[in-house]
Amino acid sequence: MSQKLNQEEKLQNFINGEWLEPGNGAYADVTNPATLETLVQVPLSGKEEVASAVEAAKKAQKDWALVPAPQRAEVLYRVGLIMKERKEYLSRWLTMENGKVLEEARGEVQEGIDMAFYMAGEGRRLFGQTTPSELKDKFAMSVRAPVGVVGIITPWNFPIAIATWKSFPAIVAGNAVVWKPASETPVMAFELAKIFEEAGLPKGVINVVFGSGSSVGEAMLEENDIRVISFTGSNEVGRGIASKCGQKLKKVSLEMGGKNAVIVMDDADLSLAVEGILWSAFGTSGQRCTACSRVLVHESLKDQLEERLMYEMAKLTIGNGLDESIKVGPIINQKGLEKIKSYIRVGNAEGAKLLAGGYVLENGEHKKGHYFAPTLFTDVKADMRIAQEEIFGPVVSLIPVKSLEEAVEINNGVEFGLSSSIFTKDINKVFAAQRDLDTGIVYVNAGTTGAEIHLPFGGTKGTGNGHRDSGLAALDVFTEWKSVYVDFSGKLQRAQIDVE
Ligand code: UN1
Repeated sequence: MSQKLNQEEKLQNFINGEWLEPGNGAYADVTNPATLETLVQVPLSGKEEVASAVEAAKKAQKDWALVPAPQRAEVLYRVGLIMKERKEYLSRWLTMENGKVLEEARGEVQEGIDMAFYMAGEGRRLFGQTTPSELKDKFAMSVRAPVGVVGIITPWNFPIAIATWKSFPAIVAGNAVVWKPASETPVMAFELAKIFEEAGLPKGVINVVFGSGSSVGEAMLEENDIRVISFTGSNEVGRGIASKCGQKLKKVSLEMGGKNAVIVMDDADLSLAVEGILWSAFGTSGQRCTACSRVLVHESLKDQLEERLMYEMAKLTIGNGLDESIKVGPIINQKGLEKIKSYIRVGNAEGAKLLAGGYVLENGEHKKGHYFAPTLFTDVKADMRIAQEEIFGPVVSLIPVKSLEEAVEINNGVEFGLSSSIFTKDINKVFAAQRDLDTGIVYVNAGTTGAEIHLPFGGTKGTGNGHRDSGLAALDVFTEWKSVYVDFSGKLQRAQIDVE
């Protein structure tokens, strides 16, 4: 399959059903992190494009909200079918623009397909509640109403899946969307917009504006007609968004970092734990919010686990993810690489012991891209910076523990609370751990990644602000509860007063 197949050199914004160049004519290169080749050009739009997108969305939303939800859902169903048909094409482009290996790219596109069919089903539910009234001949119910125009801001690490987690529930609930995708990975957004168009979504219901956070993102926060912002990305940017939205009383849903731990108890199936750690720590080169970056191992298994991990890590193939034999792809860009390098220096300076990796791969084929060797630190103390801060790369810190209680305490002793996992055969430990681990997602006998789209996705503490993506919980972000009272008594009944 050719790299440029059906692909324009210059991507365009999608506003009010039209493909438009940015008004200022400015573009930036999009680079394949595996080869550093330029793939396409992405528009650098600004305030004007955001304003036109909001205007189009506002207008389109009025009619869209009146389309019966089961019909709105049919569009999503068609989106799912087209995505399915195009799965391989989308996956290859995803690998090229993001770097994740093809197998994982296929998995990510599958998440989007699953979300389409799942949310299409919601078109025939969108359940509200009926509730008895305190008065005679009066009916009470609460229904989900769309919020209107919603703004979504999506990251480069899951450029298509996270876009579907946010846009599909928004659309099925009767909203219109203004979407700013990450500039590193615009092809997935461009392709998804084309799919919406082909599936027959009325113009203006989804609008894609490419550009930077400081121009397009900031402009979205300023728009009073955008009633909800749903953001996935870094903690720093998320906090900035939260305070701006707070000032404007704009609803905001944030999904940010993680410092996810795998706990290995003394009765664990060690081979399974090794597999789980490798997959969740080095898959996507550790560039997942759910990536495992700490291993809390019972001291009795520490030496064995270190040995097994080092042995398996040496076998990991690193390179261009389009090659099916490759297990670990590149890091997204130079900035990401620099951040990882800086944490290696921090870990060494803090006195952690570097057992494997810790360097940039710069020889042969590797010098063509941004590659970092899978890295293992051991004898890490829970309060070291490498065990506290999100690195967003293939770096794992091993911390020995004496008991489940200690593991839970260390797991919970970080700023974030996204995902955690425990390997044990003891049913009592399973139930205690799922109760006590302070994270939004808990896995038993599996690594920390691999959330399924029909369950809520998100975390506690610094990971977010209490909202969830995915699952039915996503509908809470994109709808307002409306309480409706219908009095059929024929007289004015006064609540709280006319109660006998
Ligand atoms: C993310 O890293 O932001 O659970 C999303 C997982 C994937 C989604 C990750 N299904 O690892």
